[in-house]
Amino acid sequence: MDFLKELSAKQEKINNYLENAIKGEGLLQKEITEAMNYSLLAGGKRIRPVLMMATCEALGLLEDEVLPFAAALEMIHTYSLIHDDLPSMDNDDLRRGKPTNHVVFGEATAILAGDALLNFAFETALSAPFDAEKKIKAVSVMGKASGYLGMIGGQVVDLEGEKRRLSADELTKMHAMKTGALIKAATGMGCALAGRDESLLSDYSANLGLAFQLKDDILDETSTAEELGKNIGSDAKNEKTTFITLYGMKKAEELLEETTNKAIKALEKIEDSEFLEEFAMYLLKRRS
Ligand code: GRG
Repeated sequence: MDFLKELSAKQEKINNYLENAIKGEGLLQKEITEAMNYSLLAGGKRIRPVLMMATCEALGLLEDEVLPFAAALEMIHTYSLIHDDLPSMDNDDLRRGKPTNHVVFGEATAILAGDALLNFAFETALSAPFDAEKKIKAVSVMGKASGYLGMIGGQVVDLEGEKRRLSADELTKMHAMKTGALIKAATGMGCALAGRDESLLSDYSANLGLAFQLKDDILDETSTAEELGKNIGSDAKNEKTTFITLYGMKKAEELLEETTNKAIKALEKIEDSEFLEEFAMYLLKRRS
């Protein structure tokens, strides 16, 4: 298997779907669709939808039929980025290599664009050609992961972390919610749609999510704004605890490797795991 070819084929499929998902022509409220599409189509690695599509494929489903669910995950991820960049949160002006949503459209429209992407994600997911029982299971995994027990819960702890230093345990739990929950949801939703136990690949994706965050913290210290398409050093600016402030670079790199290996080991539970294994290695080595 040519991993990079497979990866870009998946990215292209999801990009084509997203390009046609939100239409504003003729609408009085066209501006909101422009703000939604501005961030949704600004690039991005499409990690969560690719992971979901690969999970489904490994479990015998066709990629095309799960595209609405994959797109829904990317819409929720994009909404979280728009809101995370707001002046009341991280107050960032660069995302995906472009000025942030509120810089271009103003704060009120950026808040509404995020809200609208979140709502539309559920509408989009439910348009997928699966029976109601499977869709309910997958949508409920997605709702829980993005809500107060998942991504939003993590964001709350992250904001609290601007006022006090988090312990290693608190930092790990915060990231398991803030970033990890949506990554874990990608495999959980895939399993639910394939009629399998939604936790079948949880060990894989939970470790992948932690590895993703470790790498994010490492890149924040070792990469550039040009390479990442977002400002670096924003955690330091907001005096947040990171894996680097807690462990130092060397230990963080060791933990990244260990966590990636644990993710790969957890793939023993399924037969067709080649892409998912290479995907973990790709995230380990990524430069952006
Ligand atoms: C505001 C509701 C709300 C939630 C915010 C996930 C989150 C919580 C904010 C995202 C901000 C952030 C910088 C999180 C740290 C790691 C992360 C999710 C980075 C961005 O994800 P990538 O690298 O980005 O997948 P692309 O642009 O490639 O999609």
